[in-house]
Amino acid sequence: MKFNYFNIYVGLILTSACLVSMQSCKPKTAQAATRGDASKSFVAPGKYDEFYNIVSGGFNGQVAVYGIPSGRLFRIIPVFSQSPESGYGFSEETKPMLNTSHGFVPWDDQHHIALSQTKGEHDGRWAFANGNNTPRIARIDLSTFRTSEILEIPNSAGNHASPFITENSEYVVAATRFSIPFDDQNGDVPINTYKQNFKGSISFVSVNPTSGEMNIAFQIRTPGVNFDLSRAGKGKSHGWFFFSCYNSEKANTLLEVNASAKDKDFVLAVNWKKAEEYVKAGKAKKQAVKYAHNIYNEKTHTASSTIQTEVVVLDPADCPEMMYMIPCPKSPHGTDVDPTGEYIVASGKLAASIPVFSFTKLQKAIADRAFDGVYDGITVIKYEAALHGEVVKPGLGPLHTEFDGKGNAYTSMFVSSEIVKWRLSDLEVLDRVDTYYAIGHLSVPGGPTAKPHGKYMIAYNKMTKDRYLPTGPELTQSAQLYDISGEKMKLILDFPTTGEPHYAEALPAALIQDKQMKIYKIEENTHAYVSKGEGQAKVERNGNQVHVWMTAIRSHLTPDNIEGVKLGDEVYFHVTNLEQDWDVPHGFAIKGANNAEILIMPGETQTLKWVADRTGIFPFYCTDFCSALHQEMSGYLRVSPVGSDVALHFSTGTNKPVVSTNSETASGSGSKN
Ligand code: K7E
Ligand code: CUA
Repeated sequence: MKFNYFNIYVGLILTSACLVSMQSCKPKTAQAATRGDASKSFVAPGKYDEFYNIVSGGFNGQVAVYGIPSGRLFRIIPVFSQSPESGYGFSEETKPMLNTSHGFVPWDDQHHIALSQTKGEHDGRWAFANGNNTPRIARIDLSTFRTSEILEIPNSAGNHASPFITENSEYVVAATRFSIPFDDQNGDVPINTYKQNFKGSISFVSVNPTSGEMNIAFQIRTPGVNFDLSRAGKGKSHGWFFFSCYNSEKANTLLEVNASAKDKDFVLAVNWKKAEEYVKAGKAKKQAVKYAHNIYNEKTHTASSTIQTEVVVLDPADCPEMMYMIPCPKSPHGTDVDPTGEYIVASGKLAASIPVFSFTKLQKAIADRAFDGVYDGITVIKYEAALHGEVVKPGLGPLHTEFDGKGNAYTSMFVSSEIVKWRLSDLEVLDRVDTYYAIGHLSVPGGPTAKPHGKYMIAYNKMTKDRYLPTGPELTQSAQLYDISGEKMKLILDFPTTGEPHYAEALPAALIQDKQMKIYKIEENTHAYVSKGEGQAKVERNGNQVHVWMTAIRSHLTPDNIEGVKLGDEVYFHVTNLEQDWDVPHGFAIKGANNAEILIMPGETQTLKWVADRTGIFPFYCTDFCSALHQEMSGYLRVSPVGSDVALHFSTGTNKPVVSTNSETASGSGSKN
């Protein structure tokens, strides 16, 4: 290797400045970063990508789907946030998905993705996503790319160490970032009683192997630390879970300083098989809580939200040998388990080295009782007893580690803006490559599984100053694609991302591309307000509610003339898309609606609520350019004053004068005349 001493010198000055501020530094070789073999990322028009990349959206509350290696954006899946594009969270059917014990919460902060696994490998069934702010886990169906389920997590306040998954999708976990008084305690306590009153929790959420449905199997009450990240054991360490935590100081103010006081924090190792035994043996105590469980039904095209009222909680004091603390320098962020399950890599943000723990040594340390005291009732393992070794001087600000399945690890360095490749066996640093800039997570397709596809690596960067055309005060975040098939990592592509991605997982396209849902069969539609043909279109009044059974097919809406709606009426447009062809959605929007459009897939029914706030004529129309006559796909609704004698009436394709009648239900003239 050839050294550029000047760069190293400049680098040292830069990096020590960075270290002091803990801000990320722009790499010194920024200009050289433009090199890279972009042809390796080229996917010709009409050709498919090799991998689907499922990427967290951060503060947009959504999940994005990109192709790898092209970096092309295919879809943004609304998960925790309302989406005006699809009507998710705006339509009557999808609003319950965003229900919580706090009521309707149409946003969250989405950080981590976990793809379902069977025998340690991706099985292409579901993607799980965490909501960080109002603690929730969502399940996305990878045959529809839609959110199927959202489960709220009680006794939690910041669902950050989530939703990491076990090797057969037995559980996804949820450990709280913020410790708090538990939900059944009086939380109205002075904040500076943190040490007495604040507790952490870890939730084990079971995943039904057939339906994917999630349920909180049990929770563990933990010391009042901040949990950050997690990984399940695999292979030989299957049955264990590892959680990084910081703030072992239990500070409640100025954490920047006070949670960094100690030299070491911890990785918490939880033997969840043992926890299961304790639950079976009746050690878990029932606790009254409140949390929402929301499920979307693909046949009724309607979500339901149920408030659950109980969890069972294990207290470590009742459960000897269920968990251990492993000391870990210093404010660890990621804790990542290698493909064999032997090595647990903890990235201390403020540490000068990366400790790598050995599962075999951990087991031996437990057997030999190589302990180093007790932290808040939890046995602490001797650091050296569990340690495989330390990666020395890897870089500054290590955050996350992924693996290539060839015995190598790749760690992101936030402060020094680089990725460092090192060998698991002897902890030798093998290569380093710059990122632009301030890398957070990184992702190797299959990286967290037992069989990574060690061909590409994607970096998720927080800053892009001078990397793209500027866009005002806010610049895009970006991903960078590296070729890791050889000894040296090679940058091959930059692409902007949406939201602020944290973690992402990629899986081979072949696992899911042929099992995509193309249409919803109209004969299987059991929506309460479906119209399975234009003949079933109608309008009915029920008090001040007017229900419109509407159909959409290229290129008209039925009915398209509606009269007899009165000022103040709540009008529900239940629109069924009668198409049975792939990729022919119709949209529906009406002037003055206080929500968004709805976008209805073939065979699906969705409902837009609209309130008549003034008299007059209101056009409505299809919002998706569905045919050459899409602009003609429209209609009118007339609103009359309260007490007017305009009868409820609907029609399509007729222009008969309105028949004045006092009947509350319109005798529609139908669409076939
Ligand atoms: Cu961004 Cu995984 Cu929330 Cu690290 S976390 S970057
Ligand atoms: Cu239907 Cu445009």
